[in-house]
Amino acid sequence: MNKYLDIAPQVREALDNNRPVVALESTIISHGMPYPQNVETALAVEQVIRDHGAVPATIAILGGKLKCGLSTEEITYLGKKGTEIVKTSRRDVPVVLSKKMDGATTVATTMMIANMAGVKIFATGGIGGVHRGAEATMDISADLEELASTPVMVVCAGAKAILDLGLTLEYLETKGVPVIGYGTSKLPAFYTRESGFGVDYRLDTPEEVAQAFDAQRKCGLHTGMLIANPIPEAFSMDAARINGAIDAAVQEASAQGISGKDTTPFLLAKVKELTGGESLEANIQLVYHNAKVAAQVACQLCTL
Ligand code: PSU
Ligand code: MN
Repeated sequence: MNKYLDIAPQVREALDNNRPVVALESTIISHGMPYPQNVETALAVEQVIRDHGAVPATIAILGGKLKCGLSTEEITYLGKKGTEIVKTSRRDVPVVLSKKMDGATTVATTMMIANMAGVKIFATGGIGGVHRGAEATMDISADLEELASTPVMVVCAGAKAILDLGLTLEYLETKGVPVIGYGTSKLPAFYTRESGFGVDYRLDTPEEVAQAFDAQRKCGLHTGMLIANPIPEAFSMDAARINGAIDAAVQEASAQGISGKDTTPFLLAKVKELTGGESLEANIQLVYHNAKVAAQVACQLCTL
């Protein structure tokens, strides 16, 4: 047993009894949304998962432990501390653990810890990817490498156009990561249901998604799988409005010389500032929708 791993009792019990579990990340709490909406959303998203028959396991690093399953108090603590908590991707893990620090886990680190604990499905908002201008900056999220090497399914709403979506898809293809449209043949672009890019396959039911993932695992492939679930129609944003804000945010980041791990949080905050509350509400609603689909798939997976 990994001495750093701490699995919450309710998560351990579900895993031991082949009951469905859905992992959730914590960078979305600390760096992805402002307080108090971050805490309200994180708690509500856990409830959505319970309402659909699965056990939620929010993942973070607390006091140098890899935690799989957090209490309400722990989620509130992460939300209140916000960006004071270290955004922890794979390369940050060793020092965060050795110094017994707290860490908010990105998609990459959440997948890694979920896999250590035996959790197969993870729901979030958007993944990191190949940034615009990566030809010069080489800014490619560690999320993509994790999808290439860790057998966990990630249910997301696609990726924000802060990224180069075409290059992100090429990278995932090179790494052998299936990109599945849930009820769509288009790649969703987070705030909007379509991006202009297609996905590899369209699957329409939780059962079909569970079967594809089960086949991937049982034939010995160790890659992850990306399920791109479009934002519900009622909350999708006007493409011109959101893309205008995103373009302005990307320009501002470049003008201010923002780089490295600060890039994504800077862009997320700037887009939010430029679009006001509308983008935050869209963000919250798409996370609920992804949690629901992930819980439904997790239930199906337990029957295979
Ligand atoms: N994209 C979003 N919302 C987010 C993130 C990305 O739309 O909250 C967060 C996730 O935790 C993701 C991380 O794993 O940012 C990617 O950061 P980077 O690009 O530095 O790898
Ligand atoms: Mn980066």
